[in-house]
Amino acid sequence: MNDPYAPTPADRFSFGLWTVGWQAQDVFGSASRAALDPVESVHRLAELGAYGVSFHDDDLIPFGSDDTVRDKLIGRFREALDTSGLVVSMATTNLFGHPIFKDGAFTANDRAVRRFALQKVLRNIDLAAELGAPTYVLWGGREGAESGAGKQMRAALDRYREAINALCAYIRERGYDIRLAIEPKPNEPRGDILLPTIGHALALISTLDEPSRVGLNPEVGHEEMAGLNFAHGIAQALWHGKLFHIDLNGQHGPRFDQDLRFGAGNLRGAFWTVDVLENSSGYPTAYAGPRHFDYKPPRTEDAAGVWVTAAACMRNYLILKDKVRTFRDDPEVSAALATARVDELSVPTLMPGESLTSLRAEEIDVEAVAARGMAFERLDQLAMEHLLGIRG
Ligand SMILES: [Mn+2]
Repeated sequence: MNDPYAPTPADRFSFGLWTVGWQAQDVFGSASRAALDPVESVHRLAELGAYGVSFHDDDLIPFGSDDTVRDKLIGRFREALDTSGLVVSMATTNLFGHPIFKDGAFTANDRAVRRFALQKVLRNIDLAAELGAPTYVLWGGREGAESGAGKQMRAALDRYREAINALCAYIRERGYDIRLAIEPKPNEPRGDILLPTIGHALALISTLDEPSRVGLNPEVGHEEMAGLNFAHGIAQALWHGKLFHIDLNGQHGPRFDQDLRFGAGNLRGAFWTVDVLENSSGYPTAYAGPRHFDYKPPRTEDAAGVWVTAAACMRNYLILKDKVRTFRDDPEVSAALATARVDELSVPTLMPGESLTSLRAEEIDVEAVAARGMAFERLDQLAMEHLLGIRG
């Protein structure tokens, strides 16, 4: 029987090598799973119906490997991509694992650390270009502080901008077809991280030398850790033409970074996230990137359980996509949207050429307008019923 929720490469699902490959070592315990060969991950993901993979330099080439080892590892990874048909949809740098980055990378107080961080990124951008990755993500997990006086914010932001400007210049000079995407996160591993939310990152981007080359890679859990509405966040990123990439996962509200599979945690949030992504054609720039998962299979799972979670991320996305479609196609929903005057918001408040003088002269029946109900609850209940599977 044809499974409507079976993913195919046309769905453009991709996974970080570090997700399925996570050995489940956490703050409180050692690894509960054996290391996974990136070559095996590529083949397994392709069998499950994925389209792409992403990687940190150190996921593929262990930190400190010599050139012979490096070339061999890249060679067999490339061969796995060729035989499986998977593409490299994104690449990034590990600027958080090694102790040298304990106080950050681009914003470390120690200048030697900042210079080493740039070297590390430049080298992996060359590899990203070689493997055809269109997007290069910058997640500054160690860019931050635990204390007040140890990090001068003004200087840290100057150095963050300096580093991103230098990377843009390098990519431009080399003629690489690569865009950068900043991934915000409020905290963890640092007590407080720089560029904690989508909004903070957008503001920094507007000050760059080449702002058009830099956008965002928002992650569901990271925004929800800050208590924010992820669907609203990516909608604003789209509105600015800055949603270059996305990290889908699950989170239960403001607490530690849970990295659950997509659909777990805040399920209603996931529904609206899929609604924004699948209906992004109304924005100045529609979302054109992969549906990328950045999650961690829980420590309780064995090797087989890892692939159950990977398949579930894709399946949950496709189920939600179907629910979003039936919601948007439902005539009762259309009527409820009209009752809630949702389309009226697209009408400018002032007509073209209308003067504020005529607006000020207008008689508005305040009591009558105030008395109108918005009927949002009816609309939301319809969404709930589609999500729960009793309509459509
Ligand atoms: Mn992420």
